[in-house]
Formats: sequence, structure tokens, C-alpha cells
Amino acid sequence: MMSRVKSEQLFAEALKYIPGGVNSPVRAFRGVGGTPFFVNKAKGSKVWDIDGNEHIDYVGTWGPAILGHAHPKIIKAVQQTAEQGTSFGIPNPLEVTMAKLVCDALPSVQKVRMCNSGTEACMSAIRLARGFTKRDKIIKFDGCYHGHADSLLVKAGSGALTFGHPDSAGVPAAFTQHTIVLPYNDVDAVKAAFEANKDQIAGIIIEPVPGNAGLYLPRPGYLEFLRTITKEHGALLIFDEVMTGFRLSVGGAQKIYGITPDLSTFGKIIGGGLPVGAFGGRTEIMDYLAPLGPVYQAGTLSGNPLAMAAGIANLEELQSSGAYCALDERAEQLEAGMKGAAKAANIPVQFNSIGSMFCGYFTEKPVHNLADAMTSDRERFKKYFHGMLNEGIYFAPSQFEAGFISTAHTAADIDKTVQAAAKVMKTL
Ligand code: KE4
Repeated sequence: MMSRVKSEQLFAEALKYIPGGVNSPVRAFRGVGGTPFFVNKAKGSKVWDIDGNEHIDYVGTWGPAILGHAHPKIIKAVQQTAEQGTSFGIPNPLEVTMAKLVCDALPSVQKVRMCNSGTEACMSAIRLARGFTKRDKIIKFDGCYHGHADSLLVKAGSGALTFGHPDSAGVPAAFTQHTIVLPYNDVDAVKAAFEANKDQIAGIIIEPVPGNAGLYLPRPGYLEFLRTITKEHGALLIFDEVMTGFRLSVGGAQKIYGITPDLSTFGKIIGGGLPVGAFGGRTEIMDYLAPLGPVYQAGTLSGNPLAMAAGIANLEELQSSGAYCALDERAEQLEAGMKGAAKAANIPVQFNSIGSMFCGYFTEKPVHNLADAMTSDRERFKKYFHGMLNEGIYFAPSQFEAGFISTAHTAADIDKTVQAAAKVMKTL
């Protein structure tokens, strides 16, 4: 059993000054119980806690660390840039370099605006869609998370067409009345929504591959259907690629599935681990943004030189190093190993994966949407999470999060992970 005395002591201290002891709720281990650990060092595929315990990390700071932690090229870029200043609030050349990298990688993005988080990117993309279409309603899908902007903190109802009801205190019903929440992968629900709200829907925002309820995939033809029906009704299709952008391919999920959305949002990887968000699309839409157009959006640190430098280093290395082939190899090794471990332990596990994203659900039922994901045995997941943690393997502290592999994960890391899973699954 690993000793985490220092983390426990520091968490008690943190609780005095930080709500829940954390600066983002998912870190609090509420999904798995126990006390979160503190990390003060990360390198490659590993993180070390303040008690000195080493872990193979499959969270990768929730996506940005696709090249592993503290990649030399990213560290060097940040160090050199910081020596010239950390923020200007004045246009800097790195913003143009980043914008060109994003626009060159994604044919659907003719112009892009940087901001400071995925939440900001999604919030701004929705405001832009509403300003451009002069309509108010937005469709989102249960299980999809687009950050914590008021109008998006809504939960789907049972499976029928559902007008949003706030999922958080502090969000007035009036702020979510224009949010329609539908089941993912359900074509009829989307058709019904457009019939019931003719000429009122500004757009659909969707994670093309939802990674915030674990991981499940669009059914064949589903994304194409969304593209068609939004065009038919004059609504915009917004791909939230904060997680999948530059993760699934240089062109994100939209390249993998061959879909051209009207707007896309980004974050995580494009900041190389520093605070970042971005949204982009066709010029005719993007030019509705201030200072050119009537849709206001702004940010003191948007395009911050350090975040740009780290993101540029991340993207340039990704595009030049054959990273995606290496990621696919490791992912195939992990999937085969984990499925083998579950089979040997006679434990029902649905292992969903695409590229370097994955999730194992403890259920007999194939997982294609949130309702399926909710059939997972949460108690079994908790035991599995802590069992693996004690073997030095860190997965996301919630059944409803995706796992990430980086180019720094070695075949030996995967072997160790699979052997640990074989051992732990036998105890579940
Ligand atoms: P941020 O505001 O956390 O940078 O991004 C919000 C967001 C938007 N869209 C998608 C598809 C996302 O996955 C996210 C954030 N992802 C979570 C992880 N599931 C961030 C982790 C956290 O909340 O601490």
C-alpha cells in the first residue's frame, strides 16, 4: 500500500482555503472516494506525488499532455518566450503563428479566435451562432460537457425532447430556457426538436466523440445526419473539439469522420498544458465578432505568448513526429491487454476507444450514450480505480471521464498497466 501521508496532510490544509480543497471538482475524488493526492512533478508518461510515489498517468492533465509531461521542446519554448515577457495585451507574432497552424490543419476553420479555456471557447461559439443566425435556441446532448457556462449547465431529461433545467445552483431557469437537451445518437429526437422549434434553433453543439461521460462513439451516419439537418434548417453545427482537436488527428474528429462543421472549439492540446481555448469557422461567421461585427467577445490573456509558445511547440511536434501512428500502436496494445485482463477475471467490461482516447465501463451493456454509461457498476469502478492507483497506475478519478495515452507511454508502461489490471480485476 502506497503511503500518501503528505498528500493527506496537505489536503487537510487545502480544505481550509479552497472550496473542496480543489480548483476543479473532478479532482476531488468524489467519484471514487478517498483523498486526492498532490503532484509536484510530471515527466513523460509519469507523475510523482509529494510522497514520492510514481504513477503511470492516463489522465494527461485531461488531454493536453499528448506528448507526455514536460516535453523538452515545450519547456524550452516556454522558457525562451518567458524571458521576453509573460504577457503583453498587445498583438504578438505567436498569435499569428498559432492561428495559421489551426487554420492550416482544419479546412473548416478559415479564421480562429484565441481565448483562455474550453468553457470560454464554447460559450463564445454559442453566442456567435446566436448572433449570426439571430436565433436563440441551442441543442446539446446529454453526457456532453462543453464547460461551465450558465446556458450549458443543463441535464437531459429521460430521453424525450427536454428543455433545459439548470444542473447547478446559481443558474436562473431563464438562462437555460433556450437550451434543448437530447439523447446522444438519437436521430428521431433531433428531428422532433427541429419540428417543434421551427426557425428558432441557432445551432447544435456536440462533442463529435463524447469524452465527458467516459467515452462513446457516434453511430454510423449520425454526425452526417446532424450536418444535413442543420443545413436544412439554417442552424449551425458546432463541433466541440476541445478534447478531440489535435488528439484524434491533426484535423481532429471532423477529419476522421469527414464532417465540415460551421464552427469548432478547441482547447487543451493547443495550449501545450497552459491555459487556452479557441473557436473558429468560416470567415462569414467569424467576422461577426468584435471588433468587426456585433458579437462581443474578449480576454485579457487571450493569445498569451506563453500559452501560444507551448501550444505551437505541441502542434509542431505532433505534426512532424509521426505521433499519431505511435499513439495508435500503444492504444491497440492497451485495448487488447485490458480486454484480456477482464476476460481472464471474468469481469464484464465494455472497453470503448478511438485513437488515444479510451474508457472501460463495468457493465454487460454496450455503451453508445449516457443511459448506457450509467449502467456501469460504480462500486466496482471505485475498487478498480484505487486498486490500480496502489499499483502505480493513475486513471481518471471518475467512471465518467475518458483516459488518454501519450507518445511518452512505452510498451513497458502498457505491459505494467495490463499486468496490474489482471491482478486488480481478480479482486473486484
Ligand atoms: P475547460 O474550460 O475545462 O478548459 O474546458 C471545458 C471543456 C469543453 N469541452 C470539452 C469537450 C471538454 O472536455 C472540456 C473540459 N474537460 C474536462 C475533462 N472532462 C476538464 C477537467 C475539469 O473540469 O477539471
